[in-house]
Amino acid sequence: MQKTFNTANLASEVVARCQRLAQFSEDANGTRRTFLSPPMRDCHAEIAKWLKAVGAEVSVDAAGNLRGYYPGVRRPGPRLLLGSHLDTVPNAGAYDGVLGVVVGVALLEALEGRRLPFAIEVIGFSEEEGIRFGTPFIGSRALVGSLDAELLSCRDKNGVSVEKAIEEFGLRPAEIPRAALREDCLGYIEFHIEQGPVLEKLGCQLAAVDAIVGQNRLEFSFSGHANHAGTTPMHLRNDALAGAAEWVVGVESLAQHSPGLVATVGFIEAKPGATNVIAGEARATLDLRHASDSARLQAVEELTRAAESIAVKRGLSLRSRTLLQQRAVTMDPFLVDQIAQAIRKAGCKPQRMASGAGHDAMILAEKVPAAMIFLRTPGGISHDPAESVHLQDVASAVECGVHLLEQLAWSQEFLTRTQRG
Ligand code: HGY
Ligand code: MN
Ligand code: MN
Repeated sequence: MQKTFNTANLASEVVARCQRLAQFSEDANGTRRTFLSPPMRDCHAEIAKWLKAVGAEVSVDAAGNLRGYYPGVRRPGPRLLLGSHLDTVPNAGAYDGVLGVVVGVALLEALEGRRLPFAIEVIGFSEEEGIRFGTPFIGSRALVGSLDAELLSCRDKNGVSVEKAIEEFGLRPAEIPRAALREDCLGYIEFHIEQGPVLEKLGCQLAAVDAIVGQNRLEFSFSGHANHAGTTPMHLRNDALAGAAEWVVGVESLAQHSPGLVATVGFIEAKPGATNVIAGEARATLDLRHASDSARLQAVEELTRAAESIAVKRGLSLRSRTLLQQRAVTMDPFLVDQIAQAIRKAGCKPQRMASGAGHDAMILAEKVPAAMIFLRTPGGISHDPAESVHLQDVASAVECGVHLLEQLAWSQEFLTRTQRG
């Protein structure tokens, strides 16, 4: 690719754009942008400007995904998908998800009007984190045809369903099937921050992600008897929060003693939630991840049994429900190799690693060959305003992306692939 663009300038623009998009938030202080909230519209409008400026056709599908289609030399023709998610966790950083969309735009800019043997579709997924409805991947599930009635009926804390949220955003749920991928997709590539300490410890800028660990997300509700904190003797209590707390310590202990397992209780709510009232209800979430599906499912089983025995011992009742069960996913070996080559051409060591975080790539992988490129995360900090990137790493990622597009444009193996059934 005869390049006249300046990678360093593109990288600076990528960082500036990520920081600009971080301002589109539901909160006055900090970044929070959940599924089809009003700031998501501002985010779409800003990215649409950048996409249109490079000649991409922009639309928003019925699941709220922003879609920027940059035609190839022939039309209709095959397409390569580049993207990531535009939603965030509460009090988020500026790069988780958004970076992958903005780097996709930068790679279109780096083409400088050139057309490749495949079209490029840059996608900003509407929801990956699972914050508003407790279940993630709403946007990417629409592309693989699994945004089903059950998911559409999930409700947020105000009782608004996914379906209603789509309508309130001005979209038509009946058109969700039109968001699905067609047979013309050659693959999906996602640039994303690592969100952990591994690359920094190894002194590596980039990595080719070869697998994404599986995860379960569940909710456990302990029910006991609310009562007076001052008059109820300790041996006559059915304290739901104390039961949940005992269980939480067990969750941490199991993960500390199980190699490769991470387990997190990120949310706990006690009711009625008053200082002088013994909690009658305690609701807690569980996030469990492991590269091995059998090890992960065994941990789910073990922690469910632990909750049950604590409940029996303390005279509590227990309900649990699964919010997400996502198997571990292997990335497409051909694309991983191509990425490793492109990382090397960008002058970086082609580190390979598994992702402990979930990503839209694991959903897309159900339908198309998918792979990811990780950028080093300074301090390993993510899901926090201190989340950052090194400008040089962004420049190397853009450089890697340019080489990758060039490699794929000349690869008969890639150009003759057909979509998985
Ligand atoms: O939680 C995760 O794995 C990612 O940040 N969505
Ligand atoms: Mn995230
Ligand atoms: Mn992410």
